[in-house]
Amino acid sequence: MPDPIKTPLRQRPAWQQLTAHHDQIRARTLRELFDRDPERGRRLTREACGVYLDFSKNRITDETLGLLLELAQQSGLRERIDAMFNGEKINITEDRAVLHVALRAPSSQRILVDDIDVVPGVHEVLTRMAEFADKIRDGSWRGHTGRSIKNIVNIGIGGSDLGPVMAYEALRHYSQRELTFRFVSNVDGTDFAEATRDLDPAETLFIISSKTFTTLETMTNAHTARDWCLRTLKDEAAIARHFVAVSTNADAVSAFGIDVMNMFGFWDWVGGRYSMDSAIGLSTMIAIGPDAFGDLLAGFHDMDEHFRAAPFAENLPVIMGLLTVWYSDFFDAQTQAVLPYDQYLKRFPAYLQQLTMESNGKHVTLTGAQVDYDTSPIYWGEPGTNGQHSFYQLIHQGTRLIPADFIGFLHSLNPLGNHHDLLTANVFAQTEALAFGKTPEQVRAEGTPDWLVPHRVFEGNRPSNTLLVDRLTPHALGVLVALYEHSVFVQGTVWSINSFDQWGVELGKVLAKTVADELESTDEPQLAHDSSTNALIRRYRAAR
Ligand code: G6Q
Repeated sequence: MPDPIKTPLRQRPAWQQLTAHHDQIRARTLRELFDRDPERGRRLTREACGVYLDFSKNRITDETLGLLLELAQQSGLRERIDAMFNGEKINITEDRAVLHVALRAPSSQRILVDDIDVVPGVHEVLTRMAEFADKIRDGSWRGHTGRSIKNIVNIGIGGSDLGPVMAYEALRHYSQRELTFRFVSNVDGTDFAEATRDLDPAETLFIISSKTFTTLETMTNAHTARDWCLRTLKDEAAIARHFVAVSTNADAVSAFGIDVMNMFGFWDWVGGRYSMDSAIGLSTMIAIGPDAFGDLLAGFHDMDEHFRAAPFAENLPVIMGLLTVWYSDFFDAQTQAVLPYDQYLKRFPAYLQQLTMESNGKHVTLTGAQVDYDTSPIYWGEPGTNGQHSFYQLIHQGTRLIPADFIGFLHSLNPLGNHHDLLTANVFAQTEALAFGKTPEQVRAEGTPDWLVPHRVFEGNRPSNTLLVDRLTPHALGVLVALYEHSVFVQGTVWSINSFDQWGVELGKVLAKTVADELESTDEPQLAHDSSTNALIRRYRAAR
C-alpha cells in the first residue's frame, strides 16, 4: 500500500472510487433509499459504550459506507491509531506525543513516552486532586481567616476553560450545590468583575489553569484576582490558602507566588483542547467529587478502547468521522450542526467548536503541502428545542446542506410531567422532517392554495445522525466527549493533517503585544502599521 502520509488524498484509490460513486448517488433521496430498503433504519445503526448511533438518515448506501471504510484503511487509520496509543510523537510540528488517552488509562496499563511509563504519574496527580477536592467539599480546607471555601473560580482560557465550563454545566445535576462555581476567561475586565462581584474573598478559591502559565488573558486575570483577594485579606500569606494552580510550568507558578505544593501538573503530551480530564478538570472534580470524576474517566476510557479495538465498520468515531469527510469533501457542506436535546449540554457545542476546528482547521498536510480539499467544517449548535425556534428554518428550507448531529437521552435528570416526552418527540420529528420533507402533493392535500404550495414544501434529503444515550451521567459525558475526540482524529487522519498543533492560536498570543504597548505608552508611539490600524490606535489613544 502506498504511504498514506505521502500519497495525496485525491490519489488514494478509494477517494477516486468515492468521487465516481458520488456522481451516481448524489441525486438519490433519503425517501427513495428508505422506501427501497425497509431494514435501513435498523441496519445503519451501531451501539457502543451506551451510545446508540442511528446514521441511517445520511445520504449514503452500503456501498458508500464500504468505500469510506476503505478510504480510512488507505489513509493509514489503523497505523495512526496504534501510533497515538503507543505514545509516538505524532504531533510532528511540536515534536510531541498525543496521549490524552493516557489521562484515563487504568493504573494497570503501561504507556511509554521516551521509554518512560506515564500512567503512574497520571494516577499520582489524580490522587492529589482527589485529596484536595475532598478537603474543599467537606469544608476542611480553610481560607486565610479560618472560614471554609464556598466559591470556586476557575481562571483559564481556551482549552483551560471550555472543558471545565462545559463539564460543570453538563454535570451540574451531580454537583455539590452548596458550592458556587464561576469561570473567568476573557481579558475583558467585565468577565472578572461580574464573576466576583457578589463573592467574599475569605470564602473564595481561585484555580489558575494554564498549561504554559504565560497566557496573557489568564495571567492578567490571575493578577487581578490576587489584588482582589489581598485588598480584603491584606496578607500575602493568604495567597497560599486561596490560590492553586494547574499547569506544566512549575517555575512560573512559583514566580506568581503559588506554592508548588498547591500545583497540580500535567504534561506536554496533553493538548489544551484535550485536557478536560487532566488536572484542568480540578473544578469538575471539586463539583462532582472524586468518585463521579472517576466515572467520567471510565466513560472516556471505554470509548478509547472501543475506538482502538472495534473493527472500523462497527466503530462509532470512525463512522462519524468518515461521514463528516463525506459531506465536507463530496457535498461541499461548509458546516456541521451539533444539537444536544439536553439543557445541561448547553455549552457542548462551544466546547466542540474548539475541539474540532482548532484541531482540523488546517490548510497543509503533514508533509507541508497545501491541501486541495476542504478540511474541518464549521461546527456550531444550540441545545434543542430552542434552536428549532430560530435557525432550524435554514436547515429545513435554506439553500445550504447542513449535516446535523442530534443528541438525545432516554431519561431526563429532571422528570417533570410530560416534558421529556415532548423534548424527545422533537428530536425524532425533526430528523424525520429533515430527511423526508414534505412533497407538493402532500402540501396540496392539506388544502393549501397553489400559490402557497412552494413556500410550504420541504425538499427533505437533509442528513442527520441521531445519538441516543440512556441518561446524562458522568460516564456518558466521558463517552460522548471521547467519541468526538476520536471522530476528529479520524477526519484529521484522512485529511493527512496535524490535528494537534494550533499555530493560529499561538499567533494570537503574540499579535496583540506590540499594539498593547502602543496603546499604553505615555510617549506618542511611532506607528508603523497600515493606515487603518494606525488610525484606530490613534483614536483609542485620544479617548484614553
Ligand atoms: C488548546 C489551545 C489553546 C490553549 C489556550 C490556553 O488546544 O492550545 O486553546 O488551551 O490558549 O493556554 P494555556 O493553558 O497555556 O493558558
